[in-house]
Amino acid sequence: MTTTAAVDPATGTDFVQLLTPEGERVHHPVHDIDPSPEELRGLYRDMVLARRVDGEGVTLQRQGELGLWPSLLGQEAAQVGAARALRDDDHVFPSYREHGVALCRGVDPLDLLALFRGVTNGSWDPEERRFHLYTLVIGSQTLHATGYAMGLAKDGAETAVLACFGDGATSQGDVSEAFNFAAVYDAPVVFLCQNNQFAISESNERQTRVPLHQRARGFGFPGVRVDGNDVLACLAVTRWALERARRGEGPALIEAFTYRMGAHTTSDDPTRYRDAAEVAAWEARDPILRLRTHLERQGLADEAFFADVEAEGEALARSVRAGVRAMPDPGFPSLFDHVYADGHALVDEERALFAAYQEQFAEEVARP
Ligand SMILES: Cc1ncc(C[n+]2csc(CCOP(=O)(O)OP(=O)(O)O)c2C)c(N)n1
Repeated sequence: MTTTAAVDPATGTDFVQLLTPEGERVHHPVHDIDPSPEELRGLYRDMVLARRVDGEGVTLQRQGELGLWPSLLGQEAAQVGAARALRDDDHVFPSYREHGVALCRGVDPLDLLALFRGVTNGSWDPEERRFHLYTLVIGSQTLHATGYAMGLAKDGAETAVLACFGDGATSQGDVSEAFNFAAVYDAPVVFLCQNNQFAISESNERQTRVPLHQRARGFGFPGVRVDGNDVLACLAVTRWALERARRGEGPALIEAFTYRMGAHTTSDDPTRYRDAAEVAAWEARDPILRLRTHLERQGLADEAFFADVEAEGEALARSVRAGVRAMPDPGFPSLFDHVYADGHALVDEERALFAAYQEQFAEEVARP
């Protein structure tokens, strides 16, 4: 094992790395951990299962079973590493791509898929899972997370909040507002920016003049860039950030530098804005493969273990497929019922318009 000051090949800046793309374990002077073989195998399993459920999401959308699916492919280490740093009583405010975090928090994968099948507006209990509902309004969850964290601090709770967002979200005013409030109030919130290098087709270079983690300094809290394809580094740095937040030392920003290996969503065609060589270079930095290589080289897992995890993933995928297909169609949407507590004339009008719209399809089906 060696100690290296890892340099991010994309920008030439330092980042925290504990496991190289070749699966070699390296050490960091500040952010280091020593997970047991069992923990390492657990992290591997989490990442494989997250990738398997995610792949099923893409396939089911292609088969017309889901309206849309935002794939996490390539971001498994950032998500699993961060999620496994959480304590049960911590809270997460996700965007819409946090399937790996969701699974680690015990959210049923079918609940995630139900959302993208359009049969529910939010199928899990955020309080029970300490994992709040997915947010499609870019960056808005950072404000919710900060407000929630401020509330927790006022209650005297020694819990922390993790706010997940993408690089593109940092171009939203909401994120800057959240950073400032969190800093000024020492809110126990950890900002996890998964820099997957694209906001749909807009590359990161077109969105910022400085590496994103450096923004934290201007707001008055630490920012750390971590190899987002290294599950150990993501775990170590998130654990450090959560611990200091729980101790009342305020927020931190983690920039997990990674790569979105798939499309933005199933509606996107990434070949229009990035070339195959770039994707191939990042495939060589695959987060799952590097941990597998490490486990194999160190003799920490045998073939039977890998086969078991594979089989578990297949079984999960099968049950997810069957579960999605068996989901009952929703009735008339309750969406309109939850806008105002006491109703509103405009909402009543929209409800009636939607009912008339749906009626047309009932007639079409009835027609011979
Ligand atoms: C407030 C707002 N503006 C624009 C959009 C449209 N939009 C959807 S995803 C996206 C890109 C987000 O990129 P990033 O924050 O990097 O997250 P990623 O999807 O890469 O995980 C945009 C602009 C939106 N959903 N909400």
